[in-house]
Amino acid sequence: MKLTNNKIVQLLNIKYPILEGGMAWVGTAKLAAAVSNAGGLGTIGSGNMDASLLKKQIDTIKQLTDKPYAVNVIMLNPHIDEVIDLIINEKVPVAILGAGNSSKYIPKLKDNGITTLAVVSSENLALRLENAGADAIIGEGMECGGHIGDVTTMVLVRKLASILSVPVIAAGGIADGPGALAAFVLGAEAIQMGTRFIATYECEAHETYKRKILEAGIRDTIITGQKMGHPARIIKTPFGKKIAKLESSSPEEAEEALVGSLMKAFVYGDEEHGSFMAGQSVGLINEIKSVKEVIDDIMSYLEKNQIVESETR
Ligand code: TUI
Repeated sequence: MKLTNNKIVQLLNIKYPILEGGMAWVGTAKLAAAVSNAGGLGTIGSGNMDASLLKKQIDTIKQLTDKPYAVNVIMLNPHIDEVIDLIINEKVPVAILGAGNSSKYIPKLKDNGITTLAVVSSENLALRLENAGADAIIGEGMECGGHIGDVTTMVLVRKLASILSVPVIAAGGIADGPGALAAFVLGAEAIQMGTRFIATYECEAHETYKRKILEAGIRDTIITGQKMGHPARIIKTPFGKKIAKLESSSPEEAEEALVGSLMKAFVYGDEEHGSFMAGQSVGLINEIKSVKEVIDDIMSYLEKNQIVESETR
């Protein structure tokens, strides 16, 4: 396998098959530019941004890198139509659509020359979005942070690789070389990481967010929002436990407490009211690194294990 010249590297025009997962608040232009400059695909997480807020992020990334980058769009965003139009007008190289059925938006983006990837947590939706024209499918296992489905990365990625014609990108539980190697063996042509990129110098999250990732073990995350129909994995904190309890007694109160909670974690490191979204890979992450170190360490591991031919690096 030549990972530095596979279908995803060619499709996205990047050096290494490593993508930054879309992260609302956390996925700023600065972090995304660092990932793109290190040879991966950096991703601005547009979350609930409107077009004017996203425009500022796009202007910033254009100043920080001349490499390809992506904008992640969630189907839950109330401003989604203006965000899609902005992506087209700004000629963003790659759009990544997630958190719902994105089939409506794929043809429009593709017709306007935007490479379009779709995130799924199930095989049925993957087939529908491949049919709708997605250039590649990102399979997010339930190990991921944030909004998740209920199938593991091990099973989801293997299944997607065996049924899809477009390339598959693996996400969920990957934070280092061995995890990446496993994903490629399952049939993925690239990996996507979110949590690993939060624990970097370039990430602009509050220090408490990063510290919590370093401290957490593999069982220190919890799924909130399950009863309300939008399960999200976060680090186990007093807040997380409170939401889990409230969900059974008063789902409305739980819903209310969740509003703005990601911002409170990212900006203030507020452990009482903040949702520290992160994947199970927190238990594999023990140090802050630079984005370049994260990517180079994974690529050297893959090279040592002969999944990348050394003369191509
Ligand atoms: O979207 C994500 N991760 C996210 S979005 C987010 S913001 C948020 N905050 C609180 C609650 C909910 C969301 C935080 N993290 N990943 C992509 C992803 N997409 N994961 C799962 C899915 C997904 C789920 C269901 C994709 C499609 C889908 O289809 C439903 C349908 O209509 O068929």
